[in-house]
Amino acid sequence: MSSLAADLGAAARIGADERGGVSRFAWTQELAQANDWLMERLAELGLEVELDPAGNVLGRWQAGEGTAVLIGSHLDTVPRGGRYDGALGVLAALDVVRRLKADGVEPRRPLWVVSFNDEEGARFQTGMLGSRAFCGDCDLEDWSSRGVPEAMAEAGFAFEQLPEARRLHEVGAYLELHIEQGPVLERAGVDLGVVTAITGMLGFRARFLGEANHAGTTPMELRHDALAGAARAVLALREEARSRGDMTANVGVMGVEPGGFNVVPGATEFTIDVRSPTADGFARLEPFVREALERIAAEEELGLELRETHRKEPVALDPGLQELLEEAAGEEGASTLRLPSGAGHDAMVLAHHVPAAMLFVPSRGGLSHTPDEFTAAEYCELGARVLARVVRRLVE
Ligand code: HGY
Ligand code: MN
Ligand code: MN
Repeated sequence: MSSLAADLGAAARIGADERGGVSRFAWTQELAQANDWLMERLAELGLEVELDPAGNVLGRWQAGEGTAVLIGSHLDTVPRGGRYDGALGVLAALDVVRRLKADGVEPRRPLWVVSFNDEEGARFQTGMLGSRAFCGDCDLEDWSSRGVPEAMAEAGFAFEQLPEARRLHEVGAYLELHIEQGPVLERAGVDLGVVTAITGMLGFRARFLGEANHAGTTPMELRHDALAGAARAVLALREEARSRGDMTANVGVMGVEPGGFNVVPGATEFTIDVRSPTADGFARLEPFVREALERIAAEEELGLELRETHRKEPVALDPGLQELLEEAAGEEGASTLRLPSGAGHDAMVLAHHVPAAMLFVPSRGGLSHTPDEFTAAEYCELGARVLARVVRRLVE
């Protein structure tokens, strides 16, 4: 078994839940355990290791001079996530360093490995907190309103020190290997995906306020049923996304109050995740969400509270690095396809500041964010070899 495969297996056991998924959230014991394990691996390779004020793990090969080439991804997961999302990118980066050292490469510029904290935002919908802090893009007011300071304090971190994680000025390029998390490569029978752009992501927390009442005695026409409103909102979002074609919409978390089988729901709270890969498609998202929910609230005679939770504009990735990825894939005899990413990634944060690129490997059945997430070992190895070739071009 290769070192990469062994590392993937070891990481997957950290935060493994009883039903085969992996659950490692920001500022929790499980992620701290994974970070500690990663720091040991980085130290074994002789890198300078740091757990920064934002909970990012950095391994620095401080060779040569100039700005660093940064490679990595994230080790945090969604609830009951898969073992490849994020972890493959971090462990392939570790593998790249291992390969370069084994080949006696002496980089002329620093090479850093990173595992960004809280890419998924699973606990507080604070997606990409670690990479945003690394880039000096903290949203302290918003993050403090979500319970992040308390969670950080419990984990031994100081919220007010988050801005000290800014290291962007020392970085000259970012590369991330990641599973595709979709069906395109597998359906096309292509080995690797060179990512052209990353879709824009817009998130809301919505709350419909109705009137809790007796489920049996309240006439249907007199009800202010907050769950009926939420159900209409879910279907309106789905309808819009299906009709537009350049949009996705998802409601993944929903709470119903008071939550009695024989009580008309008085309030519902739910998340909205809408995305579009183009600037004008992205610009249309917010007006649609606000108009649709306000119309439903009026028609159902409900109160509405709508709060934006995250906004990441769509971003193009670096053409020069895309070329290098394609050339390196060719040297490995691998077929490639250029495609946009429907998933968000830390690369979309870095790409606003430095040349950034992503390489995808196929996801079996296009599945991700589920314990059934799988990518064959040969694709993981191929991705790491191609990443190593590009990194060598950048550091030698
Ligand atoms: O939500 C996403 O697209 C990413 O997995 N965080
Ligand atoms: Mn993910
Ligand atoms: Mn990911």
